[in-house]
Amino acid sequence: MIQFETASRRTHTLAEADPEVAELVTEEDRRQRHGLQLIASENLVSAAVREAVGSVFTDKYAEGRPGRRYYSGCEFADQVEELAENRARELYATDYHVNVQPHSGTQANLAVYLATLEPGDKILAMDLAMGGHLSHGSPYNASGKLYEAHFYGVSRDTEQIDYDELARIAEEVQPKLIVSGASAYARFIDFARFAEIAKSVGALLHTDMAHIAGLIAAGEHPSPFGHADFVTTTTHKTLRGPRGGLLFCKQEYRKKVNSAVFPGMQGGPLMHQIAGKAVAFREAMTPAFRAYQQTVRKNAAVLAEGLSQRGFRIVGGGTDNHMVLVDMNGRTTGAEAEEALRQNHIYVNKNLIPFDQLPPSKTSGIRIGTPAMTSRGLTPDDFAEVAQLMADVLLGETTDGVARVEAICARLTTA
Ligand code: DSN
Repeated sequence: MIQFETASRRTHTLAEADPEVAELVTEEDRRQRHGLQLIASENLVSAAVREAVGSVFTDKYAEGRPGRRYYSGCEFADQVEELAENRARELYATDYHVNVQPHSGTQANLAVYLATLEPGDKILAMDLAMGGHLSHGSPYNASGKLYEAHFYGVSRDTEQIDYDELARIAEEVQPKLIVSGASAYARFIDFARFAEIAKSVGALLHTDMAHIAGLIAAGEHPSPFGHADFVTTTTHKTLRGPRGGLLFCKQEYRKKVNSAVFPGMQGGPLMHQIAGKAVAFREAMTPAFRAYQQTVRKNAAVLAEGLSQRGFRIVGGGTDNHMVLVDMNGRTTGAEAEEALRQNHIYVNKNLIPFDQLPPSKTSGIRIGTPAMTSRGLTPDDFAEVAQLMADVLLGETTDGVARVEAICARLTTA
């Protein structure tokens, strides 16, 4: 066993210090490089983000806010957190207050609820089974245990949000807070309409933009800023930062939100993650990031078109963002499709589709996303090939799926 070594006095590699963990890191790296990562909520961070996340900030306690900490020695933590905050506001061209401390999107959502609701208050959010998220009132999550959750969904005909029906439910329920945002919804979300509906019933509006945060930053999806009272997101999906959360609010909620995050919801902020967020926000303000987000959307559109041509039904009639929801049409369950693709080194997740008759462990659909493979350099032409490859696997029409995946990965510059 190698004695404890600090980074600055390091003479041994991870492989020497801890061969078991080193081996798992190597295996995961190999899995990622030699597969098609098409999970809609995943992406790849830059080397700069990873370096910041692996920095000495991991060692620092900084409970409190910049300039008002409960620990000494926070002068550089203060600066990095302020940098992250300023960049986050600049990225979304907003004068909202921002808190970069939430450890995750769920923590950010729970902080909004804690800041605005009393236990038992009513919230209205998208049904998990229709594309919502666990932290939007699911009975398995604190949001559904602490608050009275009501749900809206999508229309049976279009599989898109029915705003008239949403308005009707809001009128009937009289929620204190309406949540807009989804984790399995491929069409644009009309935040202006959400705001109108919230206003008409005197509810606050919260947007969870986790999946589409990068698209919004790049102007590739309508923005919730100016419409929602609270905007939360994760930082690691289309936004392409380190794993974590982010919370914006109108200035009038600043104090309540800050104390809901700390001490309400969390202890010390993860300063290494915050350093990584600051780097990612800077990257997201570049023309290259905007071009990347345009390609993410084009790639999703090409993928949907290719799968549709092979007979797969695209839920919602298409895609406006980075994801494609596919109905397996009873050929297989979503779980079986996920496994067939995984055996060919193609990674997606099984997903409920609207009005699904199967349980979440099986599902009738799969969710596919383009952010990670677009980060690795796949173009629309490549995605046309990926669509055919996936269809071949799903229809049992290929025996060399692994080799075809390998050939795609081999030509990527970042492979
Ligand atoms: N469940 C994650 C997703 O994949 O969308 C978000 O928490």
